[in-house]
Amino acid sequence: MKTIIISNRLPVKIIEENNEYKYIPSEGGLATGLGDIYKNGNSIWIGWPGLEIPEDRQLEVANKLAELHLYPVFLTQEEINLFYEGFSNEVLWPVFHYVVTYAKYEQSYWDSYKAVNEKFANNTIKFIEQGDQIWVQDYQLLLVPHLIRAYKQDAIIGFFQHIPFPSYEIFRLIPWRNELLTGLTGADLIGFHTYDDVRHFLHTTARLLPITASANILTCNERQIVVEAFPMGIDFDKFSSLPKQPAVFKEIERLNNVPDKATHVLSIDRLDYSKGILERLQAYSLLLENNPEYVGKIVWTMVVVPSRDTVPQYRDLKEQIDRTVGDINSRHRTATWNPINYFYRSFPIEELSIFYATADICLVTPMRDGMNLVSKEYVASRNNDDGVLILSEMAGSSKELTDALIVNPNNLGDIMNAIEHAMQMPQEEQRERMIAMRAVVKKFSVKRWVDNFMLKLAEVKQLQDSLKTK
Ligand code: GDG
Repeated sequence: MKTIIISNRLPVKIIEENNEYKYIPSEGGLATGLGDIYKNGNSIWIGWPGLEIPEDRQLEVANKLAELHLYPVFLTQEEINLFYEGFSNEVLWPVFHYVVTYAKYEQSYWDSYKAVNEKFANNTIKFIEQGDQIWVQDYQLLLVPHLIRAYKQDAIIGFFQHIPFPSYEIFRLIPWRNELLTGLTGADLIGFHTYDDVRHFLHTTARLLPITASANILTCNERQIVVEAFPMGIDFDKFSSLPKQPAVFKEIERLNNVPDKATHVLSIDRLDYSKGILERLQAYSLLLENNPEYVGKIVWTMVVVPSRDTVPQYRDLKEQIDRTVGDINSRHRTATWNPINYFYRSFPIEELSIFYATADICLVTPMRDGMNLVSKEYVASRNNDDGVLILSEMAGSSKELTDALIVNPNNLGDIMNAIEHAMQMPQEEQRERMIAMRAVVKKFSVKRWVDNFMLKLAEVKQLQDSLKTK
């Protein structure tokens, strides 16, 4: 028996240098969590390798990836434009994050989404053997469970969605809503990060499809589908041990021992309108305007990681962020101090660790976030049990990290007060809160998330088999 993982992107980055491909394994949370599974036995991972590979080089790439247990689904540039940037990122992403005005309901996007989901399913079917467990990841592949089920009635299929599932009133705006839900009903187990997502999905499905929902079970053509919350964790040990690496430790010590150290605020986000970056900037601007005594006393390291910058809304957002940061810095800076150190790029994980370990305050204020791993990584990096996490109530992680200062990301006053509260928080209170949060993040690691999901999937299949034999 093996496990087949299917996701839009393979956990590897391919870089072309002098007409040669280089393969760099991904360090992302999903790859780490699933590493034990897909690298062992004959388990495999199927997905898009992240760039367009010309036909005459596809065999070479496929052979190289197979050594890593990875099996590519090759996409053309047109499919990348329509399926990925189009339907996934200009329809599903905005609607699922409640920004319905950004959705572009283009028929060509939908046609390509269907075709590419079929391509993923067809690429998978040939690998499925009796008893295999199939785990489909995320919103780019909503149709895949049903497509696989159509070929293999007794396949064991799990699905996990990493982004929120919106309420019925929002979801029903999508022209192809029923087809999307039908796609998911091919799964045996459907997982979301939070109980609210589960509730929204059950309610939406029962309203739109001829399906009955009772507690967390959907009954569809006499097949039972279990829907449950599986809050994703991180590799706690990795984030907790990084600051102890000699070179990282040395740099942390240097930065922490600067005389008259200002309060360090940190934020790390992919460039995305769901992350609340502009609102956070407005709150910070108000804080500086209302408190001239903070000049030189607070510094915000703001990391924005480039993402989807070919999509118009992301390009606009980037320009607005650039302008707002420029405005705040030019209005408040002094000859020796800048209120915001803004980076638009990504960093090696060791440098992220230095940011996490030296930040007195971590500011995580998304408008909506399925989970938000940055909030958990900050907590895991705080080996001295100090530091304050300010966390949006719209992030899935706020359900677990209840000892953070929880804010409404639309309420600028709330964010401002939370920053002031954090700046004045006594060490003892920081410790109490951080110890409680670290215990949660350590216990519910990404490894445990994978184990829980796979265990439940096996349990659901057993339940279904026992119902069949009755
Ligand atoms: C989606 C959902 C859900 C960031 N900058 C760098 C870097 N990162 C890493 C972080 C973190 C990850 O990227 C970001 O994860 P998030 O969870 O914060 O956000 P999304 O990318 O939007 O993820 C989200 C997640 O899926 C998992 O289900 O939590 O809600 O939106 O791990 O560390 N990594 C490196 N350099 C950087 O500069 N190496």
